[in-house]
Amino acid sequence: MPADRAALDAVRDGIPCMLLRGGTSKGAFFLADDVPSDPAVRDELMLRIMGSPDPAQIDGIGGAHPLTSKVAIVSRSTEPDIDLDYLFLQVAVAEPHVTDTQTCGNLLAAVGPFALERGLIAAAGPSATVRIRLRNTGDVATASFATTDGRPDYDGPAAIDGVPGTACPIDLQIAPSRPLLPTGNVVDEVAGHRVTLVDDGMPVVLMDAAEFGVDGTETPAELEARADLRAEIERVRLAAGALFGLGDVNDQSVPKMFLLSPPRAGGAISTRAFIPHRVHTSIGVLMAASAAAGIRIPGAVGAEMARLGDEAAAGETVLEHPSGAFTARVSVEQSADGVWRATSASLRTARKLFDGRVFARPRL
Ligand code: NQM
Repeated sequence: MPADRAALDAVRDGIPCMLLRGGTSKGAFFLADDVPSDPAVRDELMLRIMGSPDPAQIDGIGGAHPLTSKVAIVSRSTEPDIDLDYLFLQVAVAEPHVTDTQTCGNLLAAVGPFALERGLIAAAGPSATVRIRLRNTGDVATASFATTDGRPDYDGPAAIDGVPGTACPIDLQIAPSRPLLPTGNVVDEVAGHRVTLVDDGMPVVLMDAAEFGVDGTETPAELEARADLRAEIERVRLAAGALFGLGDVNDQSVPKMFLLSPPRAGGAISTRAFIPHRVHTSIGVLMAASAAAGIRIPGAVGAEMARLGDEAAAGETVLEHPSGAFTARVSVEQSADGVWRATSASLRTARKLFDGRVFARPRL
């Protein structure tokens, strides 16, 4: 569709959009055919749909937090053995920025159900398993979820911390092919701090909370109130971004920054994650996979303070976070050439919240 035509239609007639919760995030889901194909036109439209830039996103459907200002664009894949393509867009809340440099494992949980709702895939039995290409990173994920009469099930017994009640479980698996340690080092000195750079689906920086004068039990609001801490972490992030090969990450939402401390509630480790400027109210799926994989590498930041108990044998790593805990099932392996690689699996839930047409603001 011509770009100007699509933009006009989006104001007057709206465009088809489904709002879904995926894990502990919430996002606007679109079919790729319903949004402009030109990335610049598409991104400008997404800002107008979400109501950015505005801290309240009052004139759009964004939820005034990065975790609720997310977009997923889904289409059928043309690749053999892949069912769906999933492009994730992080729409900044208070700035006029949209970035596709990260993916989102929480919204990933809702991609299969959305595709089934829209007829991109079919489900014949009691469950569906779909292979999804994560367009942002190139990784492939496998998602399995229950279905009834060819429709996704939403009601079920699975509880995840950060979401009230229970819902139908969705199993996610992902195995990035790139090395787990992008610099090849278990520890790097970055902006005067000892850190570990890890990527098991999401580039993250592991930092010792004590080194930053943080206890590790603070609430997100307490951490966000500390301008000195935020500035110090941002210094590390900008330098680490270059080491990840991400270039200038000033306007990017990666890498994610983890403050790690010893566990307090029976888990393996306690986490507080800057994503990268707000503090996550729980934890991202692939962020958790990366942190869990990192602390399993001897010598990595966090490895010494981690208590990997009996569940570690089964590959389970319980990451404590501000609203509970997240169990990441990860396995890490070092090949003969010394390169570490990892696979991960996690349990999420998702729910359809609204289906209809969304109407964009006429202009930014
Ligand atoms: O790491 C937060 C989330 C995420 C990312 C963020 C995520 C992941 O909780 O896989 O899901 O994007 O900062 O949705």
